[in-house]
Amino acid sequence: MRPASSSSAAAINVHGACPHDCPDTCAFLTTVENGRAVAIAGAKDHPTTAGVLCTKVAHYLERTYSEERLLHPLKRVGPKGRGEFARISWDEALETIVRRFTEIASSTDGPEAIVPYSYAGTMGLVQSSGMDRRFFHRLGASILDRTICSSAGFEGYKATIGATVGTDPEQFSDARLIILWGTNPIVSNLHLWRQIQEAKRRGAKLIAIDPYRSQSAQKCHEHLALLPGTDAALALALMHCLIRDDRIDHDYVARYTLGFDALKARVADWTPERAARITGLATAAIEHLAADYGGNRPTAIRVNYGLQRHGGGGMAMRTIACLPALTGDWRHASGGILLSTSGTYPMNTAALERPDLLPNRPRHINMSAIGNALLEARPPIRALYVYNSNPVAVAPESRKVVRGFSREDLFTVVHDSFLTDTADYADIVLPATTQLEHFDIHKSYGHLYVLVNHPAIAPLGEAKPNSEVFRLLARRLGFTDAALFESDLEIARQAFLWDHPRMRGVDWAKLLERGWERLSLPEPFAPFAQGNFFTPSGRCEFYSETLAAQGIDPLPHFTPPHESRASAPELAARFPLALISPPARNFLNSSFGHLPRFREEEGGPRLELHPEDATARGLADGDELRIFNDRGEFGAQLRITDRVRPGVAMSPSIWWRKLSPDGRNVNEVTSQKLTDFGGTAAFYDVLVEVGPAG
Ligand SMILES: Nc1nc2c(c(=O)[nH]1)N[C@H]1C(S)=C(S)[C@@H](COP(=O)(O)OP(=O)(O)OC[C@H]3O[C@@H](n4cnc5c(=O)[nH]c(N)nc54)[C@H](O)[C@@H]3O)O[C@H]1N2
Ligand SMILES: Nc1nc2c(c(=O)[nH]1)N[C@H]1C(S)=C(S)[C@@H](COP(=O)(O)OP(=O)(O)OC[C@H]3O[C@@H](n4cnc5c(=O)[nH]c(N)nc54)[C@H](O)[C@@H]3O)O[C@H]1N2
Ligand code: SF4
Ligand SMILES: [Mo]
Repeated sequence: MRPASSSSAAAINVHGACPHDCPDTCAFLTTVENGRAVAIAGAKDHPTTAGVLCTKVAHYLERTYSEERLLHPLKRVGPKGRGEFARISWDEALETIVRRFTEIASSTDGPEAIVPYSYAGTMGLVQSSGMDRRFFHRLGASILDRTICSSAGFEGYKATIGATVGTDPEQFSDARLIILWGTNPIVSNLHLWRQIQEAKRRGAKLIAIDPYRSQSAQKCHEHLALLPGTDAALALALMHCLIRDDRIDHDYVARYTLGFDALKARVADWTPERAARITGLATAAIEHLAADYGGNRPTAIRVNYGLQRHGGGGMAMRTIACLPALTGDWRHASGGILLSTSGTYPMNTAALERPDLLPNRPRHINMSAIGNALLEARPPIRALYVYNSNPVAVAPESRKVVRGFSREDLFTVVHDSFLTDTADYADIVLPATTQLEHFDIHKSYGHLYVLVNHPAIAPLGEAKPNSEVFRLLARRLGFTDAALFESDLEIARQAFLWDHPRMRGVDWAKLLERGWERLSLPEPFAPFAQGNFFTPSGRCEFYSETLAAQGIDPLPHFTPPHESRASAPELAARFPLALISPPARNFLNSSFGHLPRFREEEGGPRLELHPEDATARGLADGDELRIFNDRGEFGAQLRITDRVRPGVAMSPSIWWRKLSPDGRNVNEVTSQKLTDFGGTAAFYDVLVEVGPAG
């Protein structure tokens, strides 16, 4: 593996890709002098990165060279959760893991009593879904359902469109109307924001639909602050108005959609008045939005995952995804809807993950309800191997998660670069490399390029990449399958279907050399201009036979939140505020949450309340609050602002528990109740009450 370009004899620039769970997957260059990384910068030639990194990754060297990096393996010497450890050798660490795994696998509980727990700490395919999957498949461990973020929206979108394919983000600049629906790109999708700004300069109108006036909503021409979890009702009323006013593209509907008559009947009684009662919006605002949407071609809708973290989130995404087929926006490269581009990549998942190595048909464990699983699963979870994730901070209903992780009879391994809230509960802690220290290959969910990440520097201390640890464990467990010993480069090579038409122009040698290559797509890319949806019928499915077969309503509808004033009045009488906890600008989930620069930027855990709600409780700006429900409580400082609508509270996330003043975070009050589709955690479907702390 070689750096692609040299600037001088002493300094070299190495091509990398941002590993974080962010749609932008930026290409970057790391400058290395005498084996030390001295600078990092966004790649200027990569079209979506365009030389710019966000504030977090522009300071990535502070993460890599942080004094808090874990540099050698540790074993626990104090009670679980206390974070008391002693240094051990890799040899002892691996031997301990192998001994415990062998003992559990050969017991009557079998290997499925061992559970991997990972998410997208790195999105690199080698380090997040290559050797790890192969290893746990060969072991016969329980299968982890990786649902915590996006599966509700993913399944909902798929029911309508067939795959997570949508409008090319680079085409947003030519839209006439852009609707930011449950998304805050300034915080979570910075490089799309650049396209949106360009569209605004060219005269486009911007409308935000979000219960919170986010930084992005603030910069839109209009903002509709609906109640959390009511988006489907709004989308149904929009369809009602479009059909009522005959602002639909009849030709597109006839050629490329399925079930229009049934949809028409379904939305007939979804009047704006009805949707207004559910969403808390004015009827006139809904009519106005429908007129704007009906009258502007092309309109590009950006939806993000925020709106699907609700009980009815899957159906909400499915319902919104119907809109551009009605208006015929898909005819235009700059129209349509974008949830994620990830389904555009032709993946060779079978080669990458090797499910054929499974010796058994193990059970599935849903990561979104890990608290319950640790406390209740039978046979019990006896060992947990955590990597690329920090569940004690990020999983819902912390009290149960912490109780689960505290079990004396649970053997826990945590592989991370830092001593996270989760690592404090580990029996064995392993030091992980950062993106500057290992090789990987990346797809993206917010653009259409393949990227590689070359290691810029040698691993710090005794840190090892995920893939290397699994190779070492496989050898010690006596596994002999060749797939468990391939190099990172060999695994990367197998990630994609290279013969697929969308990969044909992607040149491996050039990719390694330049760091990125665009998928082979028509220019401009208008994926559904002539239909060709990825659904079973090949049409945009207003009516879904697939859903009907699963006993789910085959037509779009509104599913109320688990917890809201309308759907749970008795609960709301005790806990009247709907709490959302969307991403903080300076953190990436819990990543970066321990580094001083970013904690100072964020200030501290805070809760935003509308003046009416604060006054009703006799609270003043800056008060220390206790935010609580039956599941638990956490502390935050009050900020009074009309950026939240009355009845809604907002707390940017995700703070580390142990670095918060009260040793807890917002997930104390979130619930393990799942979404309608995909088994996702309904993180923003939560009722709470607040009062002064102490
Ligand atoms: N800086 C930063 N960037 C991030 C992350 C981070 O933590 N920090 N996290 C990354 C991850 S893991 C993900 S999944 C992505 C996307 O993560 P998302 O959760 O989609 O985050 P946002 O794009 O901020 O959009 C969420 C917006 O949805 C709004 N919202 C909440 N409930 C509702 C609702 O019911 N309806 C509507 N219409 N809006 C609602 C929130 O107020 C917020 O403004 O972002 C990624 N990018
Ligand atoms: N209340 C609330 N809770 C939420 C959310 C919310 O909006 N509100 N968002 C949810 C969402 S969308 C998501 S995606 C989840 C995210 O939850 P997680 O996937 O757990 O994400 P992070 O908190 O960033 O933790 C990732 C960890 O992986 C580690 N890591 C990074 N690279 C590597 C590597 O190469 N090897 C190893 N071994 N470790 C590595 C990092 O140091 C970090 O500790 O949180 C969810 N939780
Ligand atoms: S976190 Fe997102 S915006 Fe920031 S560098 Fe990474 S991919 Fe780019
Ligand atoms: Mo996420």
